[in-house]
Amino acid sequence: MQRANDTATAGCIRHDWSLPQVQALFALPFMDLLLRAQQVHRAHHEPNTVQMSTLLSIKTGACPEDCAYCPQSVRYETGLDTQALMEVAAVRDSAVRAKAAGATRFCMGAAYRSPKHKDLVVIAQMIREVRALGLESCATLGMLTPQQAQELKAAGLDYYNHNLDTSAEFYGEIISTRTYQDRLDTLAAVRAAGLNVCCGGIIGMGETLADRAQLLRTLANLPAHPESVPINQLVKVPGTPLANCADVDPFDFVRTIAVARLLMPRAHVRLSAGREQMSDELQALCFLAGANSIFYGEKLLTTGNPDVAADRSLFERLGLTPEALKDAAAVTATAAAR
Ligand code: SAM
Ligand code: DTB
Ligand code: SF4
Repeated sequence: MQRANDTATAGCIRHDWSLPQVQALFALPFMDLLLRAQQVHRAHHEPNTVQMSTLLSIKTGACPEDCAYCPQSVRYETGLDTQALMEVAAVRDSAVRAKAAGATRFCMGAAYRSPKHKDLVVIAQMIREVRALGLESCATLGMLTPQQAQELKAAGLDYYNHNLDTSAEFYGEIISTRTYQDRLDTLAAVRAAGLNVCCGGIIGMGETLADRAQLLRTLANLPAHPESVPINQLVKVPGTPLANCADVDPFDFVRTIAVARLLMPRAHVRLSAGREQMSDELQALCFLAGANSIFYGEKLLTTGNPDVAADRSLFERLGLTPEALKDAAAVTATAAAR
């Protein structure tokens, strides 16, 4: 294994990480890793500032894919109420509430393998409505063709979320209905369309430390780093094959955030699913390790998230401030909508 000192030039934007180099970062003493991550964080981001995204499931359940972690797969008995694609007006109402609560980005998730044309037309309208409110828009709709990615871009979409989830090596244990290469192809289509890329993974599915290192290495070695990197802790949903996975060592979760911060210095690293199961102290360590984005609001897609009051209190106790919108066009739209 290589020495981390030789390899981790603080804050360099690199796309040529080797596995031993990334593993050397994971192997650093915890305090050294966190110090380094916080230094890189402060070189590239406003300290004590956290971006806030709100999620809405616009089409829920009955998904044909077999992702072993997911309560929305048709293959597992999770007791989930399925819901067809929502009406545009209801999505708009939800976005209005998210904005009033303080979110700056509204993320629409759909349980699709890939979206159908007629649904994409409706979703394009949802995106226009969200943008008109002065919110950034994000969608996660499964696999996209280059043409579909362009259509979403034309509707004004800002971000597309499509996760690699884990390493290429472990991936086959989790999903059989589409390949790792399918995911990389969608990411390439999203990038080619000029959309911001939101791409990360899940920790706690039974993967090894090497798998975590490979996931982050694959993300960092993409031709351009994702603008947003969600690190989810598995939400263990009864009825899914991963319902009884062992708990993640919280320090290992923090390490994953820190290494993501070191490998992708400019990205927003999102402390994503799993916050409801975390203590305030653990979340604080994740922010110290370089996390600077969260999902904000009572619900993720189908599972719970800390409520708004709890997050406001946490931010106040830690001296954290929500990140303001930087995009001038969005700010103008915000003003116009008032
Ligand atoms: N169907 C689309 C897809 O798979 O790309 C979009 C929605 S899907 C629910 C988005 C992401 O949520 C997944 O890639 C996965 O990383 C994350 N996710 C789903 N279930 C999860 C769980 N139980 N715990 C943590 N993350 C989860
Ligand atoms: C991501 O990485 N995490 C979000 C978002 N992208 C779409 C989803 C988390 C889902 C957690 C399980 C649920 O609520 O269904
Ligand atoms: Fe379907 Fe997405 Fe869930 Fe996989 S993660 S089962 S594709 S909704």
